Order: sequence, then structure tokens, then C-alpha cells
Amino acid sequence: MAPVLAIVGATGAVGTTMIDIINARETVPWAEIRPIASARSAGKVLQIRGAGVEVQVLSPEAFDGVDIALFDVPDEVSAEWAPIAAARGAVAVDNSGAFRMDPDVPLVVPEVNADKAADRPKGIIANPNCTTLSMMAAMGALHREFGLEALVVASYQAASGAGQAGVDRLQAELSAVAGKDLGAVSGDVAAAVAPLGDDSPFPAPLALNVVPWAGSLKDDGWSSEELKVRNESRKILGLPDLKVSATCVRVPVVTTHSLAVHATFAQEVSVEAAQKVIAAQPTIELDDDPAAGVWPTPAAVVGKDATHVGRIRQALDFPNTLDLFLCGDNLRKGAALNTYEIAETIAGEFAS
Ligand code: 11C
Repeated sequence: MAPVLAIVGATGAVGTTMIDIINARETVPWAEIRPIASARSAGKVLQIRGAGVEVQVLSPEAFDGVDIALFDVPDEVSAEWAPIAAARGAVAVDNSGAFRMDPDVPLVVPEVNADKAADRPKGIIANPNCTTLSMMAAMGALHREFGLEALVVASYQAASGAGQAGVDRLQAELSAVAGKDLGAVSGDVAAAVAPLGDDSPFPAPLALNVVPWAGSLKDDGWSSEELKVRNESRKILGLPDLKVSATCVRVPVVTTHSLAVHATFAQEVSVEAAQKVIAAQPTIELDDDPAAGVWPTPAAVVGKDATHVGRIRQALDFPNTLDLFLCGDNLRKGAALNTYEIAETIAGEFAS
């Protein structure tokens, strides 16, 4: 009997992307795909692999007969319901931040540490934060070859990292500033978007701007997002002492996170050697020909499964260090796709 897959949060932004990914797969290993959501969306009919499937309300009974339950819901919902799913016999694959740093919960990127998915004492597997995840396949590949010692990262994060509310706010701000002569006087952009109200998910205008903030305030001025990049990278790469420093910035892009990465290795790495390693990865595209204007941009990468890497340079003043730029769709590889790939990785355990 093939396994049964549940998708909790099936009607949200990531859940919807998950169903798009499932619908685009040539084949799937599931006997049943069961969408689950809050009472607000229960009863809605979703098109899954050519059939209309009714959304079930989130309840303990909704997990009966489920082998793998994917969670695309806020941290507090996962914290409550992933253990309930696990207690009813399902493996919970959780895309929230609720369990990522729990030592009894593996944090999995299949290209890097697929073997960890089998060791899950709580019946829960965590999916990383989308900013961390965007660079993990590339960093994992370079680490295997050259030995990673330090990462200095600046992110350029899309509005959809803050959910549909983030996208809606960016679109509204873009409408508010469109066609106006703004951006040459301090405060004029803020004044133009002020009529939209102050309930923005962003702490400053995002249109015509960049905002050096994502997440919540932690000790010593760090944001939660910056600490996630550090802590999660260490756990995924299996390098507990990896030196990591991140500055996370929101930019007026709808979807696809970008990162400028300054990566230091145990040995000198030529640009050609790094390009060869990156080009050989099945889930990475090398877009690296600056003379021809070839480099990754979020507007070109959005909607794609692959991470795109370019601008690989040997840092002039830092031995053993490469600088590079990469883009990954934060709703696909950054969230739904990696979660689904974890489910595919373990699906074989349930086939009988
Ligand atoms: C953002 N990366 O762009 C965040 C969203 O830990 O899963 C995802 C937060 C998380 O705002």
C-alpha cells in the first residue's frame, strides 16, 4: 500500500505552492493526498492531480491513516499540532521555526544531509528557514569539496517571506508611489504610503526602499532571522563551530530571496574549481558570465525550482575566500519544495 500524505495549511501561500509542485510532478508516490486547514477553509475544494479534494478541518482525527504530514502553518500552530500528528503515527515534516533547533529533530536539506531524516526520535523533521535554505545546496556542495570555515552573508529578502500580507503591502505601496516624483527628499516615500495605515508587516516603507530588518529583536541588536541563518547553517552542514555572520535585509521584490555570500574555505579555491562544483549540482544552475551580463536576479529566478548562482569571485584581500551571489525562490526551494522533497526522501519507508 502506498503512503498517505497530509498537507496542513493547504490553502495558505506555501500550501498552495506545495499543491502546484505536487500537480506538476510526473508521478507521485502517494495513495492519498489529504489537504487540511483551519475551520475557515474547511470544505473548500482544491484541485489535486486532476481531482477535486475537499479540505478537512484540522483535528486529531484528520491524521488518522496519515503516514507523512507536511505542516505549512505558523510556529504556534506547528508547536501544538505536529506532536499530535506524530502521536497518531504520522511523521510530521514542519516548515515552521518551532522545532528547528531541537536536538531531537533533524533539520534537513536533502542535497546536504538526507541521511539525517531517518533519525527522528520525536517523529518530527524540520524544514529550514527560507533564507538559510536558499544557500544550503550551494554551500553544502562547496563544503564537501573544499571544507567551509566561515560565512559572511547579506540577504536581499522578498516581501512574500512575510506571507501574503507582505505581498499585499508591497503591492499597495507600489500603487501609492507609482508615477510620482518621489525618492529624492527624506520622508516623501513614507508620506506617500502613510494613508495605507501603520499595520505593515515591514517596519519602514518597502517601495522605493530597502529595510535592514526581518524577524524579531534578539540580544545585542541581532534579528531572529540573522540568528536563524547562523544556527541553522551550522546544524544542516554539521559544523557546530562554523563562523557565521549575517545581515538580513528586505527589498521590494515579491518572491525570491537573494544572498551575497562571502565564504571562506580551508584551502585556496579557484573560481574555475568552484564553478565546476556548482555546475555539477543537479538542483543548482550556474549563471556566471558577467562579460555577457549573465548573473542571477530574483525577477528571472522566481517560479523556478533550482537555486541560481553567479558572480563567483576570488576575494582580493581574503585568502581562501570566494564571494558569490545567489537567488532562490523562497516559496519553492525555500519552503514548499524542500518540505516536499523531504517527504519524497522518506516515502519509501512506508510503501509496503
Ligand atoms: C522572511 N525568512 O523572509 C523569513 C520567513 O523562519 O520560517 C520565514 C520565517 C521562518 O521573512
